[in-house]
Amino acid sequence: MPTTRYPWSAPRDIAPSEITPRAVWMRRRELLQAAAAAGLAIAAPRGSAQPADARKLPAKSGPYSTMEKPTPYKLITEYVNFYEFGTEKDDPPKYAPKLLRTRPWTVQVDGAVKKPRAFDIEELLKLAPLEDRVYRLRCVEAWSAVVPWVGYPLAELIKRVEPTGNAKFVEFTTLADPKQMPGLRSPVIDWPYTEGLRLDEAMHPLTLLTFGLYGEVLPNQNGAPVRIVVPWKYGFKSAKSIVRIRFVEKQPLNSWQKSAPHEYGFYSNVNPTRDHPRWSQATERRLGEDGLFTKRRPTLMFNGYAEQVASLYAGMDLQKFY
Ligand SMILES: Nc1nc2c(c(=O)[nH]1)N[C@H]1C(S)=C(S)[C@@H](COP(=O)(O)O)O[C@H]1N2
Ligand SMILES: [Mo]
Repeated sequence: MPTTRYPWSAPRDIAPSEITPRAVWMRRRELLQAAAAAGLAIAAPRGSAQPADARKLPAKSGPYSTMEKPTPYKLITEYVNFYEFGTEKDDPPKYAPKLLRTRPWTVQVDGAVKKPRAFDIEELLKLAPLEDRVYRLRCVEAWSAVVPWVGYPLAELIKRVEPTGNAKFVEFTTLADPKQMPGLRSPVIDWPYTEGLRLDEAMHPLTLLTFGLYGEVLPNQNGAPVRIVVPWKYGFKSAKSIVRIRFVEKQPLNSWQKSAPHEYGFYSNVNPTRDHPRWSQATERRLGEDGLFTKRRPTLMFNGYAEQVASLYAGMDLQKFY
């Protein structure tokens, strides 16, 4: 497992003009929270009695954060893929806040582990110190965002259940309740949405068990109450609203691979040199940069995290294992 840490450094390929000194970011967190609160005031459903403070998630600064400018809260929460609530970008923000019940919530952790058990969400939140981690997110649809997540490494949870020697892969299953999720009526994918990682990918310190963004609990449409974030892979690997984490010996089939195996592989590492069969993956549109003459950004190998994760794939043909 790579142990080199690059606290607060941007991946090397980021232009110096995009780099913000650490002190500026530290102050920025407060601004981010203020901006989020303002966004929430507008977006909050009428009659929601929850005080704004109940949404705050105190966290320490985490390593690996990019210094790129975070994408505005409004865009992150209003331009969303969460097919359980519909396939249009504005379906999840329309339906998830009202329909998804995030309490009570339990995550079953089982399979090839010595200590299988269910975790209540409140316990899961307190299992390890929460960190602010600003990561890039690259959707397979060739748009990207910079998201200030709040969470802790998934490895913290994995250590506690003690995987056995048979645990080679991890499978994530997300909630599939037709009463809460109108999108389940359409068979776009074989519900429930499942995703998988190799055990070493799941244990990598970049892989985040995520509870919040912009210093506050996750809006439902972004995968409340708990989701995975794997920043060097296409966004669909980051399963939302998970209810089960299972350790298995054989590589699990993920939902997108099941529905279109020639388009989506198991690994789905961000790779500008391997095009999607229907479009190029060489460049991306950053959310919020939509001017008529705004240049698309070049997509970076492993979404800019090559220094941290390339060694996981040493010797593998990444054209074949896409
Ligand atoms: N359960 C579930 N998780 C999901 C999806 C989904 O449809 N259902 N969409 C994925 C895709 S395609 C992307 S790009 C990211 C988007 O995360 P965000 O909207 O919170 O940025 O969530 C991923 N996780
Ligand atoms: Mo995506």
